[in-house]
Amino acid sequence: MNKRWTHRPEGSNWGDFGPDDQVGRMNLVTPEARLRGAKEIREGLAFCLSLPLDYPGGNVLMPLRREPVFRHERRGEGHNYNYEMSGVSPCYCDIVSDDAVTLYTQYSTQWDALAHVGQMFDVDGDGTAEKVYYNGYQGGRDITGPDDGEARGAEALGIENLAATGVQGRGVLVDLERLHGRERVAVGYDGLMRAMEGMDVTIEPGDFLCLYTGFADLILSMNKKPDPDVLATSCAALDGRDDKLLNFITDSGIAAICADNFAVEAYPARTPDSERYPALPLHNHCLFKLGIHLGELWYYAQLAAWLREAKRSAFFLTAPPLRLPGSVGSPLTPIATV
Ligand code: UVW
Repeated sequence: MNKRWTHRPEGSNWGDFGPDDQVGRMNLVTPEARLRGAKEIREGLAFCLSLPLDYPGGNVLMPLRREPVFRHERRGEGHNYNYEMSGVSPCYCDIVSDDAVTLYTQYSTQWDALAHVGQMFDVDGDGTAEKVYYNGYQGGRDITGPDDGEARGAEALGIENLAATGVQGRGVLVDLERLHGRERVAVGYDGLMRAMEGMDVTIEPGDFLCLYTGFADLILSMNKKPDPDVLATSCAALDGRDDKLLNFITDSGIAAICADNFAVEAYPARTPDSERYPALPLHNHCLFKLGIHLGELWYYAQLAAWLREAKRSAFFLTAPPLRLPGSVGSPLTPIATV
């Protein structure tokens, strides 16, 4: 019997990577999977896959997430910024600057940690649902916030676990923008297969599935004044209510999904027939059931244009989050090398 759960959610892989596993499908990023990725380096060109981290600008995309705010420590009469450190001669006096920043970990280009989304679920079969996350780690015990008495953060499933894996492997870009332009479409299994037709690679276990929709390009073009109505009605997003798509995610063995849009999946999602359902079905399937990390608001414009021209879809991806213990997400600067 597992010490954290007696019942695992239907369709989940809890326990398959060990009773205390905290990185889920990143376990499939084996040395062989990394070498497969490294074989995609043929030209030596690198692409930055991050938005500037002060985009989208404002907080209309997500009211609870705000722009970075810098501050500076006082030093002497002024601040430790453009500070003249005494030198032997005034002509050679050093000038130093330090800064500190309040950074919402999921404001811009980001990883969701496995501690980001869980579900009320009866893990011990006693008839009462608990707040649980991937592999049975519990809210209020392993992941604690200000309403849990003592806020110790994500002592399990925090983003530092992903960072410690190194996060390198083969990225495969599925170009939804080429098919749909800026049209708002929910892409299920059939749509994803259509977008993958003619691609020069198949997706293999341990690959990173990267989705280019044009959403981050649109954000960038809005120059830090995002138009919420345009953003809510633009670009492709995955249809998290499509069971065939969820089955594909399970069966494919992909390590992570990294999209350039707001939440990877269409949000709000379609209302299903059943009475009880998760609001974020793809987050539920990936973060909660399978331990698949989600990347959001990545920036693919230049990489996608280059891959189109070169008639390629795969690249070597380097994408570690900050090794920030206890965080439920992290900004990052992913790099594609081709
Ligand atoms: C939503 O909250 C909709 O998505 P995420 O937190 O993963 O950005």
